[in-house]
Amino acid sequence: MQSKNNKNEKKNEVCVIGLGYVGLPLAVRCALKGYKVYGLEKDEKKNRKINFGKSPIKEKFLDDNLSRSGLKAYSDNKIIRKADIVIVCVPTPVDKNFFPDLEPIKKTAQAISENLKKGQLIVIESTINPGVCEEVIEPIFREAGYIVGKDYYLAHCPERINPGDPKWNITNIPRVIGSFNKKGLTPALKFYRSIIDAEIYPMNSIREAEAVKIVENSFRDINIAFVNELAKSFDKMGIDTKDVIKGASTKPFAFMPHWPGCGVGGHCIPVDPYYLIERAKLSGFDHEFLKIARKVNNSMPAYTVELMQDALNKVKLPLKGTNVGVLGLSYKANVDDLRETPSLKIIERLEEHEAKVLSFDPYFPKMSSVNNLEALLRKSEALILATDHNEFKEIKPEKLKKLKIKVIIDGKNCLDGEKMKKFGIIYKGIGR
Ligand code: SAJ
Repeated sequence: MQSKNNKNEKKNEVCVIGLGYVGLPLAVRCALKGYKVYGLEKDEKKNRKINFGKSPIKEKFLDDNLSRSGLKAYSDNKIIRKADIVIVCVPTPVDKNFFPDLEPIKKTAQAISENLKKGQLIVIESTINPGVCEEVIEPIFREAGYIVGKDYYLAHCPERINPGDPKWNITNIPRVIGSFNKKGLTPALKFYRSIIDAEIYPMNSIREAEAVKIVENSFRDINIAFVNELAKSFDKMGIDTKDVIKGASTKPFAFMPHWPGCGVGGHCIPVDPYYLIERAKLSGFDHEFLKIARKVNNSMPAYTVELMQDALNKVKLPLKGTNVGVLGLSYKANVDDLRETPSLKIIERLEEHEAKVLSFDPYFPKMSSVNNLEALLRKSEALILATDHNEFKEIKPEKLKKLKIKVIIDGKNCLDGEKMKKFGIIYKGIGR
């Protein structure tokens, strides 16, 4: 990828497109590693915060490093022209029919093709199904008159950010990279090896690299579906699923624990399998197993509300008209992220049953219907814990008893059920 006139010219200007959970840590890391980095983000509010050194995302790595990185964020696509390496970190969501929405990534490819600098290395980090680079992205550049491997290089390095993880972050998570050919793979390997202190593993093709991420997350989704189905079955048999999984985890090989819960949220796990399901259809293959797993996981919010209904019946309370407090809106403990969150599906279901729903999430004060946990407990007759934020794990049964809360459904199996029962509170977990 060296320019003809100057073999030693350093290729060290990077443009990161999309400054979210994936792009912002990456841009900061590149800046800290000495690259000149242009952040490109359409959300001006986000850009203003970043340009003041404030992270729009609650994330330890960003809180520790954003301000000292000196990263600057722009909203004008023309900034792309300055970069030698362009990294695409835009969302690849699914629509309401669970169909992959490639619009953001298509628009981004279009923007790059309108601002391409010859010789640029373009890396897609967004999660995409096998075939997207060859069948969707490369044709956009070809349409603009650019030949991959000649005018520009295209690689895929699927993101592996785990929001809220105190240990694994952009600096130390191994990555895989695939490209159309060695001419694209080599500079991509070199770049990622210059910013990440972990294995950077070359794949034999760009399609293989696209498949890796989908496989990783589909693996997680089907394993969560397995324990969610177990939970429904063991609920009928009076077996504590969490205890059984803990027991199975004593096996030092060939078992990997997953845990039942009130649903599967986030921008990866409940989304990525649909990418493979839909693309495989075009090749005439039907991923029955992946679809069943999605169906099981998508059924958990409704199952959680059913457990509430059954528990209220024990104290002769109908769901209709009862004050039900929902603890937590975020899809995951101690992060501020609502994407595909089961909490909103639980709230929707409760409202369909005409319960009087209140909610509180310390990470979403504006979306919460009360200002703090105490206010929620005081106004509720029954509770559903939907997110295992640390604050909620401290809830004392004595407190619930005093406030005459009769039922608690523990959607994350994170409370001491036996202690709750000792205080006469009807406790039900998911599978326990
Ligand atoms: N969940 C369960 N049971 C489990 C694990 C998770 O119900 O045993 C639920 C969570 O409550 C959440 C959803 O599934 O609602 C997703 O949880 P997650 O821990 O997988 O969180 P994510 O979405 O942040 O997943 C990320 C993913 N990282 C990338 O896609 C790059 C995923 O691949 C990681 O495996 C995961 O973090 C991780 O390991 O924590």
